[in-house]
Amino acid sequence: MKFILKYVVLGFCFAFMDGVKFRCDYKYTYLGWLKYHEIPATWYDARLQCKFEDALKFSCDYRYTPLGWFKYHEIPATWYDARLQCQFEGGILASPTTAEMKNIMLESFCKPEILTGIHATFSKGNYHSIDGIPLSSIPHEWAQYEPDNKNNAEQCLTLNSDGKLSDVRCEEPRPYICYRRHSKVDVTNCGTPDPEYLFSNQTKKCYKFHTNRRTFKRAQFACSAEGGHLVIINSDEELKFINELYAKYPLSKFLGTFGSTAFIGFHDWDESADWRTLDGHPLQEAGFAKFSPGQPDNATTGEYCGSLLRNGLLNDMLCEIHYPFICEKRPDYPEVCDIASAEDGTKYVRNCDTDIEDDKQSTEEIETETEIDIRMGPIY
Ligand SMILES: *[C@@H]1O[C@H](CO)[C@@H](O)[C@H](O)[C@H]1NC(C)=O
Ligand SMILES: *[C@@H]1O[C@H](CO)[C@@H](O)[C@H](O)[C@H]1NC(C)=O
Ligand SMILES: [Ca+2]
Ligand SMILES: [Ca+2]
Ligand SMILES: [Ca+2]
Repeated sequence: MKFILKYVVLGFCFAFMDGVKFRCDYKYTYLGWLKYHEIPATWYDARLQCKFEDALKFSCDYRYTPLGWFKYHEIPATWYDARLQCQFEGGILASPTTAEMKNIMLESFCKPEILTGIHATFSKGNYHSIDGIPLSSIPHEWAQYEPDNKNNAEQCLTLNSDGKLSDVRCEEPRPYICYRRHSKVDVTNCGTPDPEYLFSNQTKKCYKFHTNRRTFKRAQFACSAEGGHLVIINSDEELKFINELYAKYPLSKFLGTFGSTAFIGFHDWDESADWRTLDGHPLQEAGFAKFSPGQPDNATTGEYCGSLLRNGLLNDMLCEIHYPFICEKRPDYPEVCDIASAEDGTKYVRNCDTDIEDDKQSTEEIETETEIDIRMGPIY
């Protein structure tokens, strides 16, 4: 299916927390958030690319409060993906378990409703927050005609902008908030409390070998929630570091042959043997393009995702198979926001104005109009 989607992309900046400004050149459309890219991409790739950029750019959107950190996720996700995203971020899907939690959550979103962590996915009708608090112990008020458990298929709860709750289908994507308690853990020179991220003197980046097996998409999801992306090999030094990291996890540590290859950050854009890194560069241009002899062989039902073999060479792999993977992150990401000003009691202000043209406060405004040919693909 092909269609032409015409849209206007505007760049604008706004103050998110006092003293913190970041660029937000996405526009909300009926398809989701779109950002203008010059490299033509399938919708699937465009989404992956946007996710990738999220990880690099939206570095300071945690809100610091006396209760802990709150991160509003504007891009809607199913309840299951929202729960996973928050877990990967080292937090939980937020629930209005107390009046204070509820107030902070209500201040943090502009949409009519968000998903909460309160669910009954284990046992119908038996609602608990992610951290196990039963609904009976949570002060709450239902929206009109709720809960109705429509079609006997509603096992997740939303928090509506008026502070009331509704039961909804868990599979229906909505925005959500991740919550992280304050903790005293120290961060390493990789900017994370995770000791498995190792710093390379030469590339000035950090790398982690994940032995937990995941599909390519889930692997990228996990790296992204940790503040990075599936590793992109840009130099011989980087390859050497990755190979040494690989060697720390010998084959004997894995079931069967699962340790023989690991997903890394390249794939076949458009499934036409156009091998590119996650950020859109052809492999050669990115800095490393050596496939193992006989690869890519597009075996089985088609192999469109990239992996690195133990011999230090590239391979094409089935995207849906579960394999180990390697993440790369900048040591300075996620940036620590200006906690001091937040502690000063600086008023938190979310910009709820999605109609960017009305935003007279924009200081830098660039307007570009373009036509992009977007092919529908699987939803990421
Ligand atoms: C890494 O950098 C540090 C500080 O610049 C230096 O002391 C150390 O010798 C370097 N190590 C390697 C292996 O280059
Ligand atoms: C890969 O294999 C699949 C399934 O056999 C086939 O449909 C597809 O055209 C192949 N793709 C390429 C790029 O060779
Ligand atoms: Ca309902
Ligand atoms: Ca790299
Ligand atoms: Ca292969």
